[in-house]
Amino acid sequence: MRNSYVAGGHKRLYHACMTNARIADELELIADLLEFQGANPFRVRAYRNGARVVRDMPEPAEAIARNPHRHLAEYEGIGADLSDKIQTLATTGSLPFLDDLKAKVPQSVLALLRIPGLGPKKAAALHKELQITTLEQLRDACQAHRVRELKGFAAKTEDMILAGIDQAATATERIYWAEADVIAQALVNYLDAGEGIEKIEVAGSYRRGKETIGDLDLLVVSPSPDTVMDRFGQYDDVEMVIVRGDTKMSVRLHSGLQVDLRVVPAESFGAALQYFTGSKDHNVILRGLAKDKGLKVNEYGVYRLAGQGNNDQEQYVAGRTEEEVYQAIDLPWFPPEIREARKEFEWAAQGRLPQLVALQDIRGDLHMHTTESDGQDSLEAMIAAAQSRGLEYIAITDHSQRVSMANGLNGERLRQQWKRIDELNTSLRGIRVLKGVEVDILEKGPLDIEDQVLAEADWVVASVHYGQNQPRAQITARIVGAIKNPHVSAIAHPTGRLINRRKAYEVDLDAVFQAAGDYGKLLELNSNPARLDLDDVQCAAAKARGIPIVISTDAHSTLGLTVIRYGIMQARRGGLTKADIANTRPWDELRKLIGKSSARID
Ligand code: DGT
Ligand code: CA
Ligand code: CA
Ligand code: ZN
Repeated sequence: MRNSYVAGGHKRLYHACMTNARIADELELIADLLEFQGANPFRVRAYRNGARVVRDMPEPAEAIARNPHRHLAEYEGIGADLSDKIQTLATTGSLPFLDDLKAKVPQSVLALLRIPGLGPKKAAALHKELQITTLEQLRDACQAHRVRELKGFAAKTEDMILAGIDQAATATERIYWAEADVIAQALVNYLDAGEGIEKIEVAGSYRRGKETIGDLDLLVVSPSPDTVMDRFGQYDDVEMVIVRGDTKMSVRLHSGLQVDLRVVPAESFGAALQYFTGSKDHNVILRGLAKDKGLKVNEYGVYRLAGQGNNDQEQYVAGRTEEEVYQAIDLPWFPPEIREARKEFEWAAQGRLPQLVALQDIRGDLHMHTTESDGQDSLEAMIAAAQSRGLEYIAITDHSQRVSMANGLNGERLRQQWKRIDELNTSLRGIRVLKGVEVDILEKGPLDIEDQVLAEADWVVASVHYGQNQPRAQITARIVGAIKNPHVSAIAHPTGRLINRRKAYEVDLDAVFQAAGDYGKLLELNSNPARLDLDDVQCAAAKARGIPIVISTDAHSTLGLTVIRYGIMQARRGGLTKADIANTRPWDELRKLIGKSSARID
């Protein structure tokens, strides 16, 4: 569930630019409301699947909806009915079906749905049994311990709900980098197609590749700032101009996102790019180092201070490019992803900035699903897509049986799938398909698939999907237990967080790192833009402990393979190099990392 649909009821007044993310949010809301009403689970699931398909689309659903030669049902997982609804949503910005659904539940119930850990079913129970419709009533009921009396609720649930209410109240409106990217690219293309743009860049947290973005910061070099700002104001997606000056303008888009535009002289472009890329903390250190050298840095350039605080004596020494700005202070150019005032200046002082991992370093993808569980595309289609992306190997890791809603596989079905993979491998050229599974770590601890079956896999990722509200010691013990299983290769999405939607479960990551190190296991950086789990800081911590990271897509469709770029960016923010990432190695080398080599013969 996203919180944007609750906070942003007004957004539906506008229909310009229904982004895929917004359409997906609406579909999720439909699923929530249906579930709240106790609708057929398969119907609910169809909307959730639809939301994911739309979120993963590499092109705007709105463009398909408006193109008479295209049809949304081209996408696997979108049937005729869903296709009609998306069409209406994308082209008109609203959907009568959704409006009807909403009319049937009290508006304030929508707020209940967004409490992490509550969900539509529990919200329905609270509504029915305790007539709760507002967060205030819910808080009171929890504090009066009336909630724990209900079937399916416990004292723990009350604590969780109370924490959830606080989280929902402070929930921010930051959007995923992937969403900001779609908006930023469209805007840059639009501006660039107009008159008078000599240079254009997006700075700020977007350029640093942060997992969420507060606002966009555009920099432009132009001989005619007014022309550029006029055109900016005319952009379809602009809801209102917040402020406009001679060279600076801020607007709000229909989605609520703010965009700041600054027009700067060419000789200041590098300085402005450096300044507005930030981070603020990185720039504070930079200015300090400059000052020690008798220099001053601001958004216009680097200046030598001749006199004592006499502005007339300042002499411009650099500013046209970022490289020359840093060079003027005897510093190397820093990749934007590491400008967070963590280790970067220390590395620079030692002359060893890391060579950050890049997309072309990736050789394989070790987490993906097919139609055998809850994927949208067949085994063959996933292989073909991986081949066309130039991957040398992939692991097919469908869900295990515990995940029944995803049609998870038992040992028998896994063996059938693996037999099929063996057959396919005999004729495949240039790619190798690994027999894998995403095995659930069950609530009580053991794995969802017997060891004899796991022993036949090339690659096993273990993950926690159930019992996420257990205490820290219990969840940690489950994960450490999985790490100790000799057949497990890696732990998938190790903290379980969903950005803006669900907090990480309680887990002692240090203990997980320790166990992974001791038992030679790997940890995943899941590239899904809503997960990015491990995060940047955790990746750096894993590296410090010598744990190799696997960057995986967790693709549920062929399109899902494209999200690898978000994972790469997060790894770069963590300062990781090619050597720190396991799947930059050929499979035969990677296999040795997980100690599987001795057990296998080709
Ligand atoms: P966001 O938008 O919250 O995702 O994060 P940023 O980093 O894009 O922050 P934003 O948009 O407020 O400002 C962009 C950059 O401009 C920021 O990283 C550093 C620079 N900057 C902005 N305001 C200030 C300021 O008051 N002092 C300093 N030193 N730098 C600033
Ligand atoms: Ca910003
Ligand atoms: Ca800004
Ligand atoms: Zn998965």
